[in-house]
Amino acid sequence: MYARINITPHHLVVTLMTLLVLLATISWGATQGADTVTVLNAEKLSCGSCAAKITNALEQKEGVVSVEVDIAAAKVTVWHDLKKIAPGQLASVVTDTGYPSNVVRTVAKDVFDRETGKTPQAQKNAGGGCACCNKNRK
Ligand SMILES: [Cu+2]
Repeated sequence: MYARINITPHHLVVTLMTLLVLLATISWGATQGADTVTVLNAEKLSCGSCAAKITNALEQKEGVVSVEVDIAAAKVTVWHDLKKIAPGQLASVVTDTGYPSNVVRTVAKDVFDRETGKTPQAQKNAGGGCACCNKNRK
């Protein structure tokens, strides 16, 4: 006689699949919750440490999903939820951090992503610092 044990393996597979789908959803969802992309300029932004300060300040705000800083261009790109935080508020956060900032443009996230092929990456702190951010450092 064979004992039919088809419940446990089946359930194991289903559980594993569910976990995999969940994990995929979480990683794919890095910019989920953002419906808008706002590009800001930031005066005096000149090194990775400046970039880290700006990123940290923005990411503390509700509605900010992801931040990318282009040091060479002195531009800050913010993926955010427009219902929770407006472009002007983002510029104020950057200005208050010590880098006078204005909104360059605001577009829907899918438009921006299609246009640029960009996906946000975590800003890495390059370490060190320039005269500007060392002076501003508290
Ligand atoms: Cu700096």
